[in-house]
Amino acid sequence: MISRRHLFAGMAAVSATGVARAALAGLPEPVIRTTAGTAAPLLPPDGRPYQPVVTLNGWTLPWRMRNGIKEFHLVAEPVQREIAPDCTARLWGYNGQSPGPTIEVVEGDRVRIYVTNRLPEHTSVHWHGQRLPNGMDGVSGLTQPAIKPGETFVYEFEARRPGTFMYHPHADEMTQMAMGMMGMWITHPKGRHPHIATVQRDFCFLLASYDIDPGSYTPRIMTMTDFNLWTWNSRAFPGIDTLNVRQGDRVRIRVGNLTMTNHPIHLHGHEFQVTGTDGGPVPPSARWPEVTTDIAVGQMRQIEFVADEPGDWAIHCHKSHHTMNAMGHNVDTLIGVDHQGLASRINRIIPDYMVMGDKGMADMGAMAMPLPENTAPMMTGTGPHGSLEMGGMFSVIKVRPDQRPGDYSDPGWYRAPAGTVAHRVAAPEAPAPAAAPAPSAPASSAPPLRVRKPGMHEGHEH
Ligand SMILES: [Cu+2]
Repeated sequence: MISRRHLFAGMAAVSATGVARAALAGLPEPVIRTTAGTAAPLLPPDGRPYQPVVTLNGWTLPWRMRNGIKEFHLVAEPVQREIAPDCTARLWGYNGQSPGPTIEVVEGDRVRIYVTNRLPEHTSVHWHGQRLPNGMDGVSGLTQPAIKPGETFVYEFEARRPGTFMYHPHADEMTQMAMGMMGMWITHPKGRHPHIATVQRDFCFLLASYDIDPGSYTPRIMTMTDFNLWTWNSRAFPGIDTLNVRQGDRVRIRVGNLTMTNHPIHLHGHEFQVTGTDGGPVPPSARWPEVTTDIAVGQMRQIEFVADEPGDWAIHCHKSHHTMNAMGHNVDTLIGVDHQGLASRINRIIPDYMVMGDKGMADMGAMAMPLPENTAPMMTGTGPHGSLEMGGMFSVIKVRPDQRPGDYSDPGWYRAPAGTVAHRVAAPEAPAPAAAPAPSAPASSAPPLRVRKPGMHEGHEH
């Protein structure tokens, strides 16, 4: 009799010849997706019923049911991801995109995941947060040999507890996560769970950061903290889709953090509760109201609220540098500096030098300065009232009384009732502030004059 153990060993050996023999080896055909739009929720065609999630600018991986086991096929491979309009990255991901597709199963499901490696180096998949046999934990070298290029491995375990989890490599992890290899895993509860509410909308996304020099396409993998693209599901505003809900819906948003720093996620217009972590559902007695929740590295936070206020409500990371796109940080503050006559003198040496920043950085949002190829503007996006001056980890929750149940399409901008929008009033015009007088300082301590073009990555000074 062939034991399951023998079966696994046999499959790994057969599949070492590559995914082209998938049919021969009995593997499910890998499903590939190459667009960055938000896919409609995948209604489960078989197995236990559940309310599916919507992966922001992503999708759920279809499975094959075989002898009562849900079989998935992940393909680790180089991908192209449009991070924002005008900015496409060469990343590594799964099944055509970064992040990889969301895997959705139900508590108690037996799950088998084939992983084919089409990367130029070995990899593995760690199922972050899952209870599983040690040998299925995906730590290369520790619990399994690494999956070499061209090989297919199989993982199999029972989804033992409901919650929001993640998957990512545990082999050359620093490189592979900096290149975009990650995905979400949702285990829905079977039946009613005392700590899990029924919701009408259920969204999920992963926080990821990239350092892509203006004019280039591949992330700098050695960057530790000074990233220039802060993304949700490898998209940056204005590339992140809006979260469109019906007024009165109970809304759940699941956020996982696989960046190198924490992100305080802030919601406008509503209070929410953290109803779950990667440790599972939070008992109701242990919850408290918040409008911002900090998500540390390697954590997941699941927030819930009733969307009872109609409007276009911002949701964003509260670190203001994380709602910017490509920018240099080593730029002097010029607020209050009197530039009068300076630009024309500098222009004799540098013809395209522009005076910027003397009144703040809002000019950056309005300016149409030519940018290097493949560069998302630092501050961008236009709303019904003008420039948003945002980038990075920013989107909008659109709450509408007439959004149909199950309809996730964008209803357009909110039309506020007359008399409910902040507006200019007739008042004596305030005088413009004069430039601050320069403090007297010894001539020897005067700072050297350095000229930079705004928006350039540091290290590209001229
Ligand atoms: Cu942040």
